[in-house]
Amino acid sequence: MQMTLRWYGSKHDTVTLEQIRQIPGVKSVITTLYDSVPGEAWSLEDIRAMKQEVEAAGLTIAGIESVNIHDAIKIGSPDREQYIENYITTLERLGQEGIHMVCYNFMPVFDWTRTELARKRPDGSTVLAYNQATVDALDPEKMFDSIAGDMNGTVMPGWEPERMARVKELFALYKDVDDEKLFENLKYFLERIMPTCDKYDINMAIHPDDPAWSVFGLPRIIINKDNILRMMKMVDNPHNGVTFCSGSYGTNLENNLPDMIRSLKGRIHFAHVRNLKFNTPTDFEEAAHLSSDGSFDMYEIMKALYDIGFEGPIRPDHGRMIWGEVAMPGYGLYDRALGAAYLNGLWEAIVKSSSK
Ligand SMILES: [Mn+2]
Repeated sequence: MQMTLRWYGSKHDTVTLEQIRQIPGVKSVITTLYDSVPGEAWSLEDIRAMKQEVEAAGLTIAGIESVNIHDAIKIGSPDREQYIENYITTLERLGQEGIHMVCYNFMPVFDWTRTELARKRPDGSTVLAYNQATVDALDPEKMFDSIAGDMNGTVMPGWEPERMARVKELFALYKDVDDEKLFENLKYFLERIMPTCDKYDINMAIHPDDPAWSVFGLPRIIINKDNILRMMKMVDNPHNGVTFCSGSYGTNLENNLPDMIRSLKGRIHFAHVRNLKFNTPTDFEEAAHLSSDGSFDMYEIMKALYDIGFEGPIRPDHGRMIWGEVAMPGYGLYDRALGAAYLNGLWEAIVKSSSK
């Protein structure tokens, strides 16, 4: 595996490339053109400038998170053709610049959903948290307003104010899209882009829905082992793969994370590894990466990745806000750096004990 850190670009991130370079074992970042508009093709100049900036700091780009999918593609409306063409153009340009992993998601309306961005834990750290009863009592149109005050002045991915202003309109557009239709539209999209992925050796890595169940009555399909294996089979090409995100699949306690990893051998192109602490099955908060701080056995997760021969980029995921840092919730430097060091330590121990 290749340890990385997510970076939003110098205009948006409070963490610098110089800081990232000093985290032991981190040689690459996962980044994106954060100002790009979903549906528009990325320009070669912008991709080159992003690459040059990262390389000037002594790092490389291990992949993109994310190239977002326009709603027309997810809904399957006739204008999707143009947006798929634009997506293909972006993939071609990334491939030409030597970038071979693209993370994306296929979630309608809302990207990830949390009900709190700064829940206080007993040690004084703050974390993102989710409570189902709160979601059930919430008007989806008010979802953004309910958390906007805790974003520390940042723009959080998937929660851009321009997008949230259109929530009502988006709900209407998705009214005839159920799980089956969403699967069908995903298949159509993947079949169209696979020849380009084959040509440029680009691994597509779909991110799971978070939480891994339907919220506000919207369809959600990338949620469990059965569905993800169905997706792998429906477009049976090694470039059609997944981002294994333990914190997203792990929101559903019925998901056996090490077993899911083993069932996806050869198709995991990117891994997000983090821990959650469950207070009840429908109330969880994001914990430190350390196994004993949360509900997951992180050793077993890393061991499963090792056992399937995982060689792709991996990153610590959302961290706690600690030591007085003010940053995008989940994306400060300190706790993610601790996470990277911990995951590197687990990996070294697994490698050395397995070779004896
Ligand atoms: Mn993730």
